[in-house]
Amino acid sequence: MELLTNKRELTGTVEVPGDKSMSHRSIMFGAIAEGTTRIKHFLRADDCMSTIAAFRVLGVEIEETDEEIIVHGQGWDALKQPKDAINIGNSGTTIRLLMGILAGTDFTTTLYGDDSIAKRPMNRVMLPLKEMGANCEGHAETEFPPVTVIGTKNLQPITYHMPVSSAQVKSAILFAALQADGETTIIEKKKTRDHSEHMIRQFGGEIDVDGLTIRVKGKQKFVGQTMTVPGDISSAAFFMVAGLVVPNSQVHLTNVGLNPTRTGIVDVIEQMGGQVTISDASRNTGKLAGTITVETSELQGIEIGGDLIPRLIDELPVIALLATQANGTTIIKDAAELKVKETNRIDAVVRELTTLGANIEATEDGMIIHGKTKLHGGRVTSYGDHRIGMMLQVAALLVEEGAVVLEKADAVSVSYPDFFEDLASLCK
Ligand code: SPQ
Repeated sequence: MELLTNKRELTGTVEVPGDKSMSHRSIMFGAIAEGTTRIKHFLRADDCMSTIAAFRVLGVEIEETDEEIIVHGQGWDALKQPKDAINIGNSGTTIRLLMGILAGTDFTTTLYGDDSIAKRPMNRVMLPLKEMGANCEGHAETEFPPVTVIGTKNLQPITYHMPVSSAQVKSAILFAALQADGETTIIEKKKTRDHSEHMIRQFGGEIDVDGLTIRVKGKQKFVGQTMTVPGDISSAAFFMVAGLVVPNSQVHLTNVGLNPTRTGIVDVIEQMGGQVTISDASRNTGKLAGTITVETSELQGIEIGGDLIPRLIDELPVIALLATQANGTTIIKDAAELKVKETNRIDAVVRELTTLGANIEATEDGMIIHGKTKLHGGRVTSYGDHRIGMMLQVAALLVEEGAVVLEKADAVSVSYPDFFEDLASLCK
């Protein structure tokens, strides 16, 4: 696909689609709750549709109308053994969180996905679930999918010090813990996105969070809810960066979720000297959301690491692009987790931005980016990774001479099917 290039101005407003992490979890909690759950502004992108499809296979009735998704939950025990293995597509969140739910069933389920999922590590989830009494196995004695979960109605609580900072691992353990016989304690390494914790409370359950320590009792039941998912800040990030680096720009992003475990990119833009403001912040069914406005800015390189990393892990590819347009050096560190996403995002970012003329090098746990560099045309690939594809389209906007051709552009439908159209609507 030939990308949009050489833009001299971006102006206007975009309402990005619903938050991916929250959309997945809204289906999962709706499925295990008793009663009807109605979800507005649900993200109808490939990953979240994989979650819907998986729960339908597990016997949960889920309706789709133009306005909302309606989940007819009948409690934990209503989940039924599927006839065949479940295909979760490209979605790491679906496979990992589902393993936690399946750990407490009295049946065996096999989960598989695409070529990217077949390379994503699962021991991080399988080991704590095994400790709780469930039996999980990767394909051919490896930790990689397909994975088989042999559930048990006799899950035991654990105290678990997380070896990685991962909301998916934490959430999988939480789902198992909610079915266990007693209280589970999870100690996080660094604070990660806390949508599961919020939804436990929203659906009528109890959870105690004290800094990095989380305590949750087992045998909890949930009640169906009505909820509205705010816009995804990880999707808004592409427009934020575009508005900061394309000349003469002012871009407004409305109804963006502002959960503090997700707003690291706003902190980074401020530290780099970028013009970013938040307005109209309000709580919609308990969720903080607001309008983010960015304007073309002169930027300075900074160091990004430590506790900030889990608060912007999925934004790092597009932040690396932002750094190519900042004066001086930007160092991204403590981000080795990028290597085990939909693709190795350190290698992919470095290779593809270098193709377009950036001065960027890979390190063991991040990247070093020397700015400011002029980008030029070239042939690039998303590697089938939605966030790499969208980042490369934002990079292409800066290319004054030559075409930018993106291979595997259709990967954007994993989280943002209308991305190219929404970006085009801002171009003058
Ligand atoms: O679902 P998937 O494929 O893992 O999606 C990604 C993404 O870029 O959309 C990661 F590749 O987001 C993860 C995120 O990186 C979604 C997520 C969640 O909803 O809990 C948590 C993060 O992953 P992790 O491994 O740090 O827990």
